[in-house]
Amino acid sequence: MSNYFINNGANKGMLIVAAVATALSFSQCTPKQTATVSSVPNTTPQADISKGLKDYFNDDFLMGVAVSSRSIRTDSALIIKEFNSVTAENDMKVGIIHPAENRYNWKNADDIVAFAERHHIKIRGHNLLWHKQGADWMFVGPDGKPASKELVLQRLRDHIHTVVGRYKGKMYVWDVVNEAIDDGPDSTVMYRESSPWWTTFKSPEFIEAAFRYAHEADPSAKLYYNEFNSERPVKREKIFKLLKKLKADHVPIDGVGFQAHWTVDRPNAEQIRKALDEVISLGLEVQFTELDITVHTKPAEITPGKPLVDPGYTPEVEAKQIAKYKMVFDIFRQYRKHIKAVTFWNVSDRGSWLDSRGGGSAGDPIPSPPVFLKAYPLLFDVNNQRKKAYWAVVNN
Ligand code: 9MR
Repeated sequence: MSNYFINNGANKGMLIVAAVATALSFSQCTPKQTATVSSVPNTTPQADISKGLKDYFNDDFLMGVAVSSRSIRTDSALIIKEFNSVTAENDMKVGIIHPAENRYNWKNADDIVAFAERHHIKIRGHNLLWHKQGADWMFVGPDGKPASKELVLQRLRDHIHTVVGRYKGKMYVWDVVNEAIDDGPDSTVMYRESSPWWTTFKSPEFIEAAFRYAHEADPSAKLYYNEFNSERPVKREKIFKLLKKLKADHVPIDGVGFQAHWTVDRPNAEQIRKALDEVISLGLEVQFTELDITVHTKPAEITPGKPLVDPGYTPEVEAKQIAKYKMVFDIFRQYRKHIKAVTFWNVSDRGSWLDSRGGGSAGDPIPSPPVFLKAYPLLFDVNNQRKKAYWAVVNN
């Protein structure tokens, strides 16, 4: 898999993009060369290029980015200049940091923590309980049969105490529970029932337990529930119900993470506001934890025998994306009292997790066979340079 980029003229000239498919879809995706002629240079005259995103939003909220043990080396200059909060994209997830009962992989997580501390960047812990990238061993009993609730709870407690304990005082936030609410349209199905957590407990007991263990392990860290598609009305109400229950049960929850994997078409301003208002009404703080705005409204599909043409980052999608970023940051600024941080999911358009999902967003079906289509969802382009969307956001 490879991408070829030819940039003619420091960030303002012609960008010729050739998107190339994964091994599987290689023959199906024919790159189309697209000339994107910028009418506005990336650095506008009023822009102060000595500042980074974190400086522009100094009085509002922290500006964060998801990093890996690789990107803190390859993109360190950009990260240090622009951001004052980082999240490990994968390296602290249960299955990765704790792959077997008596084995922990600390190296990558430790490297990220050391990097952040060296540069006075705050760190969000991500995450302590999820149905994906989990540790399968947690759910298997000594006899090879499904583990009992008691055993799973004990393992969860050990895991949380060990990981949160190791980084005690170093994380300002932990995403304690990730995506436990059902994503479907049926309002009567509240929890994600396909999750091994649900299969084991058949009740939200594990959610409450995870928050209590995390609070025991580091009472000073803020504890968050993190979710995607939180602005969609049916899911929004399910999340609201869960949050009300957690508050009523005196569970130590401080905030809600809106992942914000969005597209140029959705959600709309009213949906974002409504979701924010509900969370705030419960006295909870907010972070936008995984922001990206793909230029595609749905994942690419492969029609047999028809090559997939990638139109690239055209002036049309660029304009739509700028308008969307402007709209969402207008809202973020209005709610600045409640929003503690806005974190982008990946550093630049050079590589986004969405590219290998046909450019679609979270919750969209993942194309099978896999389709590679660039999503161009971030504020930095394929050369790590600031996009016009960046200036639209900071020059508000
Ligand atoms: O960006 C992450 C990607 O590298 C992983 O392959 C993927 C596994 O599902 O998880 C991605 O991060 C997810 C985050 O941890 C939770 N919210 C959804 C994100 C995108 O799936």
